[in-house]
Amino acid sequence: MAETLEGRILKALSGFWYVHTAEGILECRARGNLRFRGLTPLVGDVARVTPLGNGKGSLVDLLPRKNAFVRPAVANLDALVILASAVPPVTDPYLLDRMIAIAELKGCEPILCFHKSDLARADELVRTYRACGYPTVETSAETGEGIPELRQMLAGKLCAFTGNSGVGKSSLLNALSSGLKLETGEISRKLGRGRHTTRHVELFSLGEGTWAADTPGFAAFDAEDVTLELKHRLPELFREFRPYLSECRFPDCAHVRDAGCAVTAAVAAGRIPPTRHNSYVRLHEELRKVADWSLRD
Ligand SMILES: Nc1nc2c(ncn2[C@@H]2O[C@H](COP(=O)(O)OP(=O)(O)O)[C@@H](O)[C@H]2O)c(=O)[nH]1
Ligand SMILES: [Mg+2]
Ligand SMILES: [Zn+2]
Repeated sequence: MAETLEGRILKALSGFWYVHTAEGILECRARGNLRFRGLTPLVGDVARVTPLGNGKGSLVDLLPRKNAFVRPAVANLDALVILASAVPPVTDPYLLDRMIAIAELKGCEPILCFHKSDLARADELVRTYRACGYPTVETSAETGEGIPELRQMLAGKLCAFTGNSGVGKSSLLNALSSGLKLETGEISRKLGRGRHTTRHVELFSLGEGTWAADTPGFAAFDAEDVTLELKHRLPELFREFRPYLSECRFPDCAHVRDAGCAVTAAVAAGRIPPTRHNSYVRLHEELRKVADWSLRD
């Protein structure tokens, strides 16, 4: 039997998976037994492939995943780069906080990136999120501010870039890797690739062992991620709440405006940003309306 190779799945297209192996990128079909075992390969998966020669291979197995996202369909994300900007239309902090909570839930490091710093500073937001314990950086594709810092934060990781259309994801990826030429701005929108059709996910190399996916936007991580686990673990998904969670008077404290709540006391004392607590309350209310029986385990 031919020897198998291990490699990362970089993209999926028309029934083929493209796997990055020591022998180059192999165009693979999935062996039928994968389907019998209910496994669908995802971009980001580490696969075992049998080389068939001529740059082709057969995908025979998948290694266990660290996490998986539904939309975009990608596995094994180490970091989620969440782009926002202080340039109008200013990103709603609630959307950021929701994305951060979902990244935390999936064991994926959220990295906050306030982009277009050449047009508007976001120093206040940077201070807020750093104080909460999140890696945060201000970047500009125009001046190059923050690019080396962000490159360092991402080194050796598999990451996805998310944020509203037009926030600058593709421009930032191009700035991070001189080899990349992703379409940006008007051109990308005219071709219909900016707004709607960034459906197919593809990993781009940002240097040895570092991979990045460009994703369509905030809606991308929506419905499927609202699970029972998110509902029940919500307070600890706000990193800066953690030191206070065992200090509340009642063990079933919802940390909204309950008596003896150490979290709301920390907000009042200026130790938790009010905007973060507001986002928590909004998410808590949203999830409270969803009955447990309608959520996935
Ligand atoms: N001034 C400025 N404009 C930027 C910056 N990054 C991107 N842009 C512009 O913002 C628009 C949208 O960028 P794009 O990368 O296509 O955003 P995407 O939809 O998130 O991929 C384009 O016109 C870019 O030239 C930046 O750092 N500073
Ligand atoms: Mg883009
Ligand atoms: Zn509490």
